[in-house]
Amino acid sequence: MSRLIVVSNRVNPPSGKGEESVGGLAMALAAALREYSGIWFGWSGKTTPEFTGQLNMQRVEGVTVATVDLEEGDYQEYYNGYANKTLWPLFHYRVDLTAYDRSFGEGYDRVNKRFAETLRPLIEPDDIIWVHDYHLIPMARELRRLGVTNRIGFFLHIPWPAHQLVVTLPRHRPLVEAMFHYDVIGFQTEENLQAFEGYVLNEVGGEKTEDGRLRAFGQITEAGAFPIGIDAEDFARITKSPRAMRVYDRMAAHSVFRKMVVGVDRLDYSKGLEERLLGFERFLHDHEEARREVMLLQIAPLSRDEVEAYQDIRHRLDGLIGRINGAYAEMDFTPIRYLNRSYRRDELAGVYRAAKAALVTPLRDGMNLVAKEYVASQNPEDPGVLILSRFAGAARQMKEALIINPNSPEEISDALSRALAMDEAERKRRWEDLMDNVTRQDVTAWRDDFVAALKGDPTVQAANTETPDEPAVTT
Ligand code: ADQ
Repeated sequence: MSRLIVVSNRVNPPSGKGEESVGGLAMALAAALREYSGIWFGWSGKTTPEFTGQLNMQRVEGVTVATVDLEEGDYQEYYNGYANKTLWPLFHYRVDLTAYDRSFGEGYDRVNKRFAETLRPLIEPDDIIWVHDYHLIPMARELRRLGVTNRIGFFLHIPWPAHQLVVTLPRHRPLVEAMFHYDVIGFQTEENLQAFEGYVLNEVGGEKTEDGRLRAFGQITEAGAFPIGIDAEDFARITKSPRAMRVYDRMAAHSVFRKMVVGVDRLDYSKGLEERLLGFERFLHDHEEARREVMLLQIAPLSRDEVEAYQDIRHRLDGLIGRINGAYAEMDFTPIRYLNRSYRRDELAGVYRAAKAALVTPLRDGMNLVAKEYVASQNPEDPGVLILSRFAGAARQMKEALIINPNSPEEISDALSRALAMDEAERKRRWEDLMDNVTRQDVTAWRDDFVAALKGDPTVQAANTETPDEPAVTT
């Protein structure tokens, strides 16, 4: 059987000790790697004054982990630079925040080349290679230059934006050309896939082959939609764990969650946190009767805080939360509780279960796993209501959520009011449908479908139960 090599910017396999704090994605990839006696390769998270290419190899819970340190300058240009100041904002439709420095692009290419050179000696002829996310788009090109002919696949976790946005990148063409060195390219949604195809067909004169693949730059690749999921079964299990129950009970004891609404996001400008708070403020303004009843618990651990745009959004949120609490708090009641820290998955599960509604309001999001985790944590007898942005990839599958436009404080306010008043029968009906989707399209299905496509298994097509119509605005 061929081995699987997973390549991602950061490598975080479960240690076996604190498994409850590792994300479902890491667990699923680690499980696949164990099954295929594979290797997980990427950046160690450390920097050195000069790049040495020294591989650190470890065995972690049955998975071979291979990491390499980055040079400080590479870290600035590749990670803080091209990945997080160029591709991330642009692919989330924030042209205003996108930096187009040439040095960032050079650092990005250099690191991809260095990663490929470091990985090269580990690759055996039958291995299949699966590269993850926007940090590593040119990996296959660099590996091919080194003579690697193995099957190589790529999965983009973030959106692929509209054609007009892609072309604002000074070097958009070589970036897309690099993608044609992959055998399979996976996107989160049909919409992203279509945007990619649109670029290829209209910008660089590419075409579709008879069997539905894409031909451009003298190469052929297979592009598909592979919506990612969570480990729903495991999430439902940890929801009943002692630690999750303790968190749930603690909130129950304080009665703070009689009408608790929850938000859980990395502190990122793409997540629509300001818009969510403005929506909540509107709700408090319009619903005097709810003012002492409804509380928003917003958990937002700091992320990429060396990047200025992240410091800016953090300051704006601090100010906004201060203003709303200042206006609407009582001596014994604070409407917004705001926490900039991480929690274990089992603790999050307890919080999700205690919340009557979740606000998941990104302005753009590849998928959004929090929406799925919230659903998987609910009590089937008394489930809460998911309020979900139409701009999250998850909205394409989770149509029984209350779908909103996060740019409208009124829509957020109306959806909150509707969610908190929703009768049990409707909540159950909606939840059952959502849970069915979360369970069927889980992380294992995602992984297996992608790996099957990468292995060239003709019987398996990209899994996609998404229906082509636009998500309805239900509030
Ligand atoms: P992210 O942008 O990180 O992922 P998301 O899909 O919501 O967004 O995943 C966040 C994960 O972090 C969730 O599993 C959540 O539980 C966890 N998390 C958030 N806050 C936390 C906290 N305070 N403590 C502990 N854990 C916390 C990118 C893309 C998404 C895509 C995923 C997977 O941007 O669109 O869904 O990859 O492909």
